[in-house]
Order: sequence, then C-alpha cells, then structure tokens
Amino acid sequence: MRLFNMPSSGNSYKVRLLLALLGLKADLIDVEYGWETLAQAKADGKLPFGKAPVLELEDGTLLPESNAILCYLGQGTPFVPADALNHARMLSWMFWEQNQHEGMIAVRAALLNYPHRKAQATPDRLAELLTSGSALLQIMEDHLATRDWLVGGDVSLADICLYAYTHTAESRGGYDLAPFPALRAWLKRVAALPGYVGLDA
Ligand SMILES: N[C@@H](CCC(=O)N[C@@H](CS)C(=O)NCC(=O)O)C(=O)O
Repeated sequence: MRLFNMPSSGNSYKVRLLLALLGLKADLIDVEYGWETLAQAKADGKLPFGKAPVLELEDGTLLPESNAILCYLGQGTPFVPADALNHARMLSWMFWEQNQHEGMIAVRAALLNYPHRKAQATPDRLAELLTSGSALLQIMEDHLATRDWLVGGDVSLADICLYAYTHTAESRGGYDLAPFPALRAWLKRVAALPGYVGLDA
C-alpha cells in the first residue's frame, strides 16, 4: 500500500495513526502544500478529489477521504464495533467530524499556521471560529464526562478520527482546553494506546 500523505495535516495523520495502531505499513508519499510532489500527485491523477490523504492499494485502486480510509483499514478489527447500533454511532461521530469539527477546529489551525491561508485569518473570522469551535469541544466534553471512549466501552475509529484535530486544537488552533477536563483525559487515553505515533513521528 502507498499513502499519499500530507505530513502537516490531521486528515493524513489519522490514517498514519490507525496504520501504526494496527501494526500495518504503507509507503508514504509526502505531498505538502507548496511542494512539487503535491502538484505531481494531482497531475498523475493520484488524488481523485484533489486532496490528501489517498490510499493506493496494491492493485492500484485509489481510495480518497480520510474517514473512508479508516473504515477500509479498520474493517474486521476491534476499532470497528460489531454491534450495528454502535457501528452507526461511530459513523455519526465521523460524519460530524467532517461536517462540523473539521470546518471549525482544523480551519482555525489552518488559518493560523499555513502562510497561504493568512489572508483569510481576519480577527472576525478567528473570533467566530473560536466561539463555534469551543461549542463543539463542549459537545465532546459533555459526552466524555461519563465515558472513556466516544462509542461503547472501547476505542473505535471515532476516537482516532476525532483525536487528529482535537489534540492540536490548543497548540495549533489557539483553543483553550483547560475548561475541558474529560476531553483532556480522553486525549491522554488515545496517546497511551499501544503503537501510538504522534503527528510529527
Ligand atoms: N475530506 C477530506 C479532506 C482532505 C483535505 O482537505 N486535504 C487537504 C489537506 S488537510 C489537502 O490535501 N489539500 C491540498 C489542496 O487543496 O491542494 C478528507 O478527510 O480526506
């Protein structure tokens, strides 16, 4: 397998993290903003939706979308609940991550950290993302206040998926995690999983 991987991106990191937790290996092709490799991967048709990550299977099949890749790699492992309702609950969190969480938490981090996004980092936009993103972190906090993992009694793809941009919400996104103790304890639980690798590993 080959992973078209953006080293700085949480969407790519969640795939690298799951690969490590499962003890799987993929050759990494790093495609970072501004790098020739990103333009080349697009020109070669390796990024069907124009974005990383993309998993290239041994037969050349290209699988885009980070959460679809997690589902593919996670199938048949303990990271996917066998129970139908918990499976659907896992997907609820993963859809929410893409349609809510990423659009606030990851976007604020992108505006603050990527030079090509700087022009969009207006004080109004940053303030709006701080307020709306903190409300999303509160949803996670409330949920995790009474449980160790997002779904059922065990770690699932939902945790891996949401960990990616949540664990850098403070360092990159400027969110204050102090008011979210259950969320911080959950971040530590994910980081303690056997095989865990960090974003910069
Ligand atoms: N929904 C997609 C989002 C992927 C995405 O936005 N990737 C960005 C980096 S985080 C990218 O590859 N950008 C390259 C570009 O826009 O040229 C996923 O979860 O995989």
